[in-house]
Amino acid sequence: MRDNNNHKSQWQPATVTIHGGKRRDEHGALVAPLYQTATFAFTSTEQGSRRFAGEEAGYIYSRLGNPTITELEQRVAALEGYPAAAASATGMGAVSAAMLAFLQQGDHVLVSDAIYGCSFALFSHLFSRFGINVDFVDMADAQLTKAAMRPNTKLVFLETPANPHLKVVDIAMVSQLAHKVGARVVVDNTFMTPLLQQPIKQGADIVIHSATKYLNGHGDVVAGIICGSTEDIELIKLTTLKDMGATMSPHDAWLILRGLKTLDVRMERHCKNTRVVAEFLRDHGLVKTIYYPGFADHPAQALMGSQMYGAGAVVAFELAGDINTARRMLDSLQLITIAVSLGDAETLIQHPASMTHSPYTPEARAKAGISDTLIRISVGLEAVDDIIADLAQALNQCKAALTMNTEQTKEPVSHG
Ligand code: 4LM
Repeated sequence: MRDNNNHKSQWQPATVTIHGGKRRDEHGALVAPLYQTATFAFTSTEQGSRRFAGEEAGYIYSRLGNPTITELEQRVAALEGYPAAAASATGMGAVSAAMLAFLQQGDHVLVSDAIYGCSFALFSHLFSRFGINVDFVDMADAQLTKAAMRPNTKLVFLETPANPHLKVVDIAMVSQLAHKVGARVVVDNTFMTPLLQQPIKQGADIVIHSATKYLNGHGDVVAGIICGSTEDIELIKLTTLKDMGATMSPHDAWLILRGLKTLDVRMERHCKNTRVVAEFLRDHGLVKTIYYPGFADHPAQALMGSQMYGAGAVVAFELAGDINTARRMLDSLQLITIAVSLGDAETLIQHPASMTHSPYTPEARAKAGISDTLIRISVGLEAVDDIIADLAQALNQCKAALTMNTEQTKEPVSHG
């Protein structure tokens, strides 16, 4: 079997998901062996010291590198179009390792106001304890973003489409503004995957993923990955990953390599199902607002075909009624699972204000446009008619309850 690293630039993404980074196996195994080992034996003290000194290539210890993890790193780097990648224990491990590698006390970081709740917690609560100044800004607004850049801005962090309500940010616009002040741009590409968006093309310096989601796709791994230039990835590996230690386990890398092989077909089905679900919700009388980048009136349309190649597989919506209506709807579902996370084969539904975005203060949530009645669905791979039937029966139960409440609170009809 050939080593496949030299071919990756000519392949279509669907081919890279299967063959990217594949290594020659001495026994000809088709599937990459799982190197489930903590450490690697040296043939002599001379070899051991040469490896530690960087004078000889080769593996030392799985926190520093492992052949199964290397294969995954090369495959995802090729998909994102970067020369290198570093795997991490979780998506949050990727966010923190990528950011902290470049920061020191007194630096300024500019962050999009709508991001995953734990990323918000990291930037707003933890960074300030170490003297790193963070500002959150609405990055859909170019003027606000420009005004928020400072001479000491070192990093700019954003998600697009954002968790949970799919606000889109023009990565090229932000990259231009950031590069003017010498800041690196870090994009969390979890919601899109490299098949629907490659932020490197819009000038992003670093891309991170929660590999827990679509890259693995089967809901059985928590993992992350960082893609970037050879120098940036080497710095991250040698500092925040090696010494803070949130590195990936070889077994998780092996599972993600397996999951990646079907990324292209999974995303096609995810996106197709999601459009049907979004159209159903939009047309339902109880749905007040819907957030789906695939609709003609969504701001994402301006970036479709240039930045984004698809609308993705997450829909968010608000129901008529109050928070109790939202809770009732979730509790009435029979097929769809109430759970955080996304990108699994199963359709998952959750309530961001009390779950994924509970680390936000109520004020920060309101500023970011994340209402208390917002519901988020990660549309899965089931037969879409079954997903719709479950949503329909749950919404009908809410409608019946709302009508009953209205009847009960009506003034008694006077017959006098
Ligand atoms: C969720 N999300 O939203 P790990 N970046 C993005 C994310 O959505 C997440 C992470 C990073 C959810 C988890 C419970 C855009 C996570 C963090 O969970 O550390 O792999 O990824 O439901």
